[in-house]
Amino acid sequence: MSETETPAVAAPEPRHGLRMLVIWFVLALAADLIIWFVCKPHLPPGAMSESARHQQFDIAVLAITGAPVVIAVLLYFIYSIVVWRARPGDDGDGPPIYGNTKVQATWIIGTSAIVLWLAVFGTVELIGPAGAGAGEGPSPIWTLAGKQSSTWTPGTNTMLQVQVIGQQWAWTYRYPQFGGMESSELYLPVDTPVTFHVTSLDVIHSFWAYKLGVKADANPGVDNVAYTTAKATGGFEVRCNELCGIWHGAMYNSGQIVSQTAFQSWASGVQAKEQANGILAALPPYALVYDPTVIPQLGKEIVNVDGITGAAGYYYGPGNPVTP
Ligand SMILES: [Cu+2]
Repeated sequence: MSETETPAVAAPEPRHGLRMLVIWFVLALAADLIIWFVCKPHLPPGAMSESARHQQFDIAVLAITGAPVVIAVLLYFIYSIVVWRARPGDDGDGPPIYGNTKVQATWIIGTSAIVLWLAVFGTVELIGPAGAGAGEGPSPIWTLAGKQSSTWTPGTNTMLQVQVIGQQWAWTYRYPQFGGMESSELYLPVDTPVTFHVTSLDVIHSFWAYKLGVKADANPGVDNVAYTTAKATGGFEVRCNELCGIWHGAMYNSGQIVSQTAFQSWASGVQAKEQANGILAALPPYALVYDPTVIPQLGKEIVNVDGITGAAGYYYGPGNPVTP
């Protein structure tokens, strides 16, 4: 395979393997240091939440695993062209080669180690807390980051429950710990473990809060559970990531990570407002799915206040039974 070990007839061959190893080591080390210390903070999806941080870490680890391999391939390629190319006037064949134990052993051990490392790393990262980033299920094998409770107050490390509801073509969010009030904006408190219960009222959607590193399918009749803990305040977008009809591309809205006290006053405010205008009373109890066609007030409110319109004549949209 390699000409590294070709017995030299005339002048002794330089130690090509050792030379390449030294060059490779220097370049690979430099590349990995740059990836880890310079590129990593800028890698997607950022570090706005625990899950996003995990994903950023995974991508950085895979990059520092891959860079030495890419450098090895390119280095061998360039080295061959520079050192072993045919010189002008050289019409002869290269020396015949009958295998090289060192090269073969290095190849088998190297590739096996890389594949095994990727399998182990991938498995550990998938099953670790917030590992897959989404779709972890109602009873994950790891310990939840907070307590479960029917109420939520700042500073108690209680998990915030949010039911994420997809429909053609809007997202809404229900907060069972705040009387089941529903909003078209996803407000979350910082440093608070959150449980998303993701479902759909009609077709298959996918809840994708990219900067939070959370993506979970929204299927009708299914309670898809995902977790995250926001680590920084700021705005983010929620998109639908499953082609769900003609306005799929317009199916997005925004979210805010705010301080725990700001969240509490926002949530209580919406709760009080929806109590006053009759929405809370009309909302069916927290459930896997529900039919918003029975909630004309909610439809009207969402259409008027938030500008959301659902599929014509149905759900929250204008028309029967909702006429804003
Ligand atoms: Cu959708």
